[in-house]
Amino acid sequence: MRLFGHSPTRATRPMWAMAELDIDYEGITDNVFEHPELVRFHPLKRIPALDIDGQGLFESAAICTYLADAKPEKGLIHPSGAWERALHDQWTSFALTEMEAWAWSTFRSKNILPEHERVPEMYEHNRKAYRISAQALERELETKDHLVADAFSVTDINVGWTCHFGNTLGYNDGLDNINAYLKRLTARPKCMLPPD
Ligand SMILES: N[C@@H](CCC(=O)N[C@@H](CS)C(=O)NCC(=O)O)C(=O)O
Repeated sequence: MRLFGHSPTRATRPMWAMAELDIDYEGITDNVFEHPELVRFHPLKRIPALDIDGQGLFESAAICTYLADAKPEKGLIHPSGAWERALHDQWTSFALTEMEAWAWSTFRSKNILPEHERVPEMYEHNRKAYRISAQALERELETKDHLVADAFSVTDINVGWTCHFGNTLGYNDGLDNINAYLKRLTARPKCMLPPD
């Protein structure tokens, strides 16, 4: 397998998953956006993208779920149809759509778009929308160290990256359970999130 992407981006998710799952791969990191093959594996030329024997898979959380499924003996995911798998899908979708999307909107405007396309009027709205959802995760983590079946799983890789990203924007201030969750994740020897 070849993984297009590098840290600190969403490529961190599959890099971390592969480390936890002991999967060997070739990392394409240098000048990755100029790599002529990237568009074969990601239709928007974004990262991460995974080349699996010539077949492309994109979307970081989908890649992580696929990788965990490929190594069931590592116990990082429950099988399709199990309640725990439904919870994995739930928390992954929640993090991506109800938290990360708002944070990404601000990050992209500030750091990627040309100045004339930036939308600073959205920044406060995005922060508030992220935090409304983050409060729900905060409540869930009141009684849990990890999100599914009280054990570390690929769900925590997907959701953990979202929380880390929120942190880089200062969105998690006062969310003690989320901050403690991030500390637990970054204490893992194979975690690829940068320590706070
Ligand atoms: N939802 C996608 C997002 C992919 C994405 O936007 N990746 C960023 C890096 S974190 C990127 O490639 N940005 C380049 C750009 O926006 O042109 C995923 O989770 O994989």
